Amino acid sequence: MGWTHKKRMLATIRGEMPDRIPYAPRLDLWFAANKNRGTLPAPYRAFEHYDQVSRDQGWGIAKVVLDYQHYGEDGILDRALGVYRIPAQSYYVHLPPEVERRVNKVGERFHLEYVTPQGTVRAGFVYSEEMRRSGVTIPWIFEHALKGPKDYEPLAYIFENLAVEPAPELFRQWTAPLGEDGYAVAYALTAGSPMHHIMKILTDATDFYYHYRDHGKKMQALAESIGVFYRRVLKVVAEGPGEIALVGANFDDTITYPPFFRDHVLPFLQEASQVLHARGKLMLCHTDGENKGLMEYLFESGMDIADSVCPAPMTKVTLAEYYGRWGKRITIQGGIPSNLLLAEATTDQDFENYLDRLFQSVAPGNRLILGVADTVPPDARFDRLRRIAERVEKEGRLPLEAGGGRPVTAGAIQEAPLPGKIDTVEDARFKVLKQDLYDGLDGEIQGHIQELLDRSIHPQDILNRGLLAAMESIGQEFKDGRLFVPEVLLAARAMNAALAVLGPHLSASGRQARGKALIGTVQGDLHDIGKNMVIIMLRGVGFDVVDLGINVPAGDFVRKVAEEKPHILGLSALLTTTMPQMKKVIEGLVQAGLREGVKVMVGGAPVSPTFARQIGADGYAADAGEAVEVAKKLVAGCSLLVAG
Ligand code: B1M
Repeated sequence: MGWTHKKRMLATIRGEMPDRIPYAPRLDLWFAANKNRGTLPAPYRAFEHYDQVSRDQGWGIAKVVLDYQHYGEDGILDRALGVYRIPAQSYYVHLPPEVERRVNKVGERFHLEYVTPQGTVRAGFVYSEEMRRSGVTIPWIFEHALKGPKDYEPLAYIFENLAVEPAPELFRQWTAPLGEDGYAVAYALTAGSPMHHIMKILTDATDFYYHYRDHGKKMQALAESIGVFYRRVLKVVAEGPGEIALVGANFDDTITYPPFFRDHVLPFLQEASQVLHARGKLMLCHTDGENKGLMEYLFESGMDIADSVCPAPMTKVTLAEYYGRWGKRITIQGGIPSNLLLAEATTDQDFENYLDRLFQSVAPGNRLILGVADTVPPDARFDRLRRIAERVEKEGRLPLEAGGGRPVTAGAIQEAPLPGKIDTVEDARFKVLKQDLYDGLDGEIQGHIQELLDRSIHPQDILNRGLLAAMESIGQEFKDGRLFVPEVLLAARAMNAALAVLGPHLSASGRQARGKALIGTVQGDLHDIGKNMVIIMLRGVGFDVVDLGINVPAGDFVRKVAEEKPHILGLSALLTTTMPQMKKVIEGLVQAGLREGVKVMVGGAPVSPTFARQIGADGYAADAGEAVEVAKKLVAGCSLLVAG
């Protein structure tokens, strides 16, 4: 058989045994960033599209990339609704005629108003030159459409009445140039379910959990309305020309935590896979996040391709575990974490060792389309991309004989934990307060604080032995994986409600915050979910925290430190490309003569204790629970927190 990339990849997806492992690294981010910086390798400077590089190198192409850069404003105007108009979709969405969309562009920011018969919703997004230059392919939502109870009905109206028109020709034109070089995926749905759509697109990720608690019925009704649109799309895509359809992206076991995933995402994924399979189509899910707690549910979802699987060391599940658990039925696309391509993150030796293990742990080797997950980073060593291709050519002949896929360890699948239980040896007077915090009862807790005050319990005791003690055990349980994000966020909100009642009764010293912290996400980085969690947790245990937001230039951090004189400066980064900004901030503090007066704490998924030490940070925390511990020690003057 004359194997082409396409034939090899499709055979892999069908579970057959092609001649060798297909190799198809995603080059979109790398290409866009280097093109804009003028740093593409010399032979590629004149290229207009990253597919040209893959072809030149003889690599396969997995076209799953959502690229909004080339289709004008119409393609992205409804980004804040999670509605796009791009050829990859094979369908075109029309707003209902009764809905008036008002667009106000201020600089690079789009402010939108959707005027519906049920009321008006406002939203906003930005897709700046700077974002485009750094290779970002997705506009960023700065104002979410769902902010309060009055937004539910207009949004439900919009989603129920969105018309979905088949656009097979657009899709065919988009995929035609691909030929035999790979596969193209029809972009069906951005989220794994209507409820996930609300979480991912319509609300701020942290606000979502509050809405979920406070307006559960309205949210469920909105999810049903979004479901009307989702099912229209599925029908059109299932009948359309694409052989593979993308349903859902950016699952993560912290955000879409296991019980939430089980109840609100899994059933829709299963339904979607049935609709697609009935028409002979395959379902692909973009599973680029931390999947440790979701392994089993994703296995049951009916997906055929797990796209952009990013294994350990960047996340907690190894490739062997993925292959052992999923590889019998699901094709794994990805498998090489992007950090492996970065000289500063991975030595040549570690890179080679990873590849050695890779070929040993995925025997017999089918059901794997090797790629870089999520995508090749801008500063990737191009020679390493070529080296992978070389080794695949030599060692990726199928079936592989060496090693053998290890089954996933039992620990890789987290069971839904029992709700938090309070420590029974604690002072009985505060039991109810603690339970209120565990249950996130922000209304009830205020009444209970008042009762304790009426019984002449000292306000300082209520704070220290009641509220703060409970928040600390909540932080610890989160750190240990026994509580999930929403429980912690709701507890923190209840804490703030409690402080509103208790605050005026505390003595001047009691009101004093535990310390002051400034926290922001560094320049070039728009990820804020983790940073916001750290802030909420710190506030919850009594820190005064100033949120500097996202994409904060080094100079702004320095200026704010001079103005606010905090005890701690917190820096968050989720991209390997933005981590160096942390060093820039520390250097800026030194130059401004401010370094001695402030402790610097760093964190974010790619940040490690080694990196923190290298750049001269004072503290590193792996998660929000640890951030509290580290912050307390930093304020107490303990400096050796970046252990070797
Ligand atoms: Co992005 N993304 N993303 N993304 N995204 C990652 C980070 C990525 C690892 C995915 C992957 O490759 N598997 C990858 C980065 C690769 C790398 O550089 N190493 C990536 C990429 C490539 C991108 C884009 C470039 C994609 C593109 O445009 N082509 C783009 C970049 C935009 C930009 O920032 N310029 C992008 C965009 C997005 C979305 C907008 C879609 C969305 C962000 C939404 C938002 O933040 N408002 C998103 C998401 C959701 C993710 C994943 C799936 C999840 C991140 C998350 O929120 N996790 C992520 C995959 C992953 O991380 N494995 C991924 C949950 C959160 C609670 O955890 O943020 O780690 P985390 O925070 C933890 C700890 O790290 C720690 O405590 C927190 C709570 O426990 N912590 C601190 C964090 N900050 C701290 C500070 C501290 C102390 C502790 O002290 C101050």
